Amino acid sequence: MSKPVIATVEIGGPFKLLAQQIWIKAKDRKAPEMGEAITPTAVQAGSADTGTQALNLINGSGLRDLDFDGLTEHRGDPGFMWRSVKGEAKGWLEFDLGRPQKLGALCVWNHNDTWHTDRGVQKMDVSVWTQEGGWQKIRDDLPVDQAEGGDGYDEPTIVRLDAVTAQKVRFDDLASCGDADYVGLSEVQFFGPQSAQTATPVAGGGQ
Ligand SMILES: [Ca+2]
Ligand SMILES: [Ca+2]
Repeated sequence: MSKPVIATVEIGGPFKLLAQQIWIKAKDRKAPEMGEAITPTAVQAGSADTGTQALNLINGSGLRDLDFDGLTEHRGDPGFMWRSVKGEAKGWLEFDLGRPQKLGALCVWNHNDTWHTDRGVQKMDVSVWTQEGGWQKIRDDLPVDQAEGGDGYDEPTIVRLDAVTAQKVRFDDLASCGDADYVGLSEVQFFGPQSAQTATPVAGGGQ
């Protein structure tokens, strides 16, 4: 994924320096191809700060194609995001998909609070659960791209999965992008395998 940073503007705040990155994006970008969307039935978080409940991760809050270019943006207002309570910067999240589902990809929108993208997730472990198999860790220290901050954030981190079956998905051992007090995300989307991944091979057999 190309995200060239060409400039960092630093503005002196009363207590610390706040930095907002500026992104230059290629023209003619297209939305990545995804399988069928899977909507979780529930989400739990280790903690949630006031006004930033974990439900904001699965209800599409703050997601919209604001500039009509076919790519969805997540807005920069933290009221559309999940954030831990202060002092819980090593959080966890658990998503319930309702029933066993094959996963082709996760789409992780990092914490996009305009002046606090450092509250995003820098890395995390990902595990899946099924009744038969119990918990299985499928990614260790998975890196997540820091959000852009602001209303133009349209390049989430896409995690391709090999049609692994999951009824629940857990993110844990979260590490923030630098903020010592909080960790958060904006939205997490789940997708089934793309048709090429599910296509059953043509049965063999001679003529
Ligand atoms: Ca959201
Ligand atoms: Ca857009």
